Amino acid sequence: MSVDLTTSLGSLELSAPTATASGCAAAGRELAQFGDVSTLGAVVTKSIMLKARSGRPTPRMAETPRGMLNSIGLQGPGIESFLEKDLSWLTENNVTTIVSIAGNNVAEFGQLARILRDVPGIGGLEVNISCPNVESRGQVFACNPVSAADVIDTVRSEWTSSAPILAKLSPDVTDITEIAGSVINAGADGISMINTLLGMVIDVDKMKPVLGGRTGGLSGPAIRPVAVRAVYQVHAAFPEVPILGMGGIRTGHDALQFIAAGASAVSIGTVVFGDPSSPWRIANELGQELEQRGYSSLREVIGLAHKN
Ligand code: RRO
Repeated sequence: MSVDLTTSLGSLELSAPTATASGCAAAGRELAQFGDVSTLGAVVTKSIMLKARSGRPTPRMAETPRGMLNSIGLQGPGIESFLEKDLSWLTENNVTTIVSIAGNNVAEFGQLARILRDVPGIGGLEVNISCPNVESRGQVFACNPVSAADVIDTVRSEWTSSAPILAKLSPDVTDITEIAGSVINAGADGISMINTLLGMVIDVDKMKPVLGGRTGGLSGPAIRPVAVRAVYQVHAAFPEVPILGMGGIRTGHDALQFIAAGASAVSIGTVVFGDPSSPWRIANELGQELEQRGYSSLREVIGLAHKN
């Protein structure tokens, strides 16, 4: 293929435009049976916390029209096990790795950044300030410009590495450009968007919510137009700030919408559960979509929908 698909997120150069979306491919290793993980743009790992966590009560998933709800609740092994078992595998296999971190409070985000800053092999940090599956909405830092900035400011002050800090934003806000501006001012190098939307499904025979955690995060094609809109708005407001775009991407055609809206690269999430080789397939399809339209590089198309 003649189209140049290389791209970048700030100082992080990507050899391909598709990354895994946090939470949808664990720490990348389980995809190795479907393709060479080192040829992906990046693996974005499941958000890791300081301590091991068992997550929310079951059921944790519910089907929805053109999407799904998850209520995992930040299940994970904790940072020590992650470094020993997961990051080591990614580094040994030359995988471009963006580590997603999550904390119960601002100080925990800072502690995670301090632990990770000297660890070799980290291409970027995705700061997950937008998990919807927490006990209180007050813990969704990305729903408030001051709380969002507090987290990023603290991470920035601890992060001595040159790898970019990406702030992961929620679409469940009135004006996403306000939150984006706030985290950029606090030191974010780029934006990841969007996290899932808060939703609920009710079982009308049992007359109670289906999910054990009652509410969950909505993902899949149903949210794609919301995600494209959010990327478009943030790119319009901050054209110099790189965006990792995600939300319901299933094909190269879908991915091209995000690039045209202003994303420099995309993350592939929910589709991976049914089609584990989709991050590679979508990169190939994106190349074909660009070629068919006469473009010779992905970079020339970033934000192009703003010019017409
Ligand atoms: O673990 C989860 O329940 C979860 C997280 Br951390 C997130 O950021 N987004 C989501 O939909 N689920």
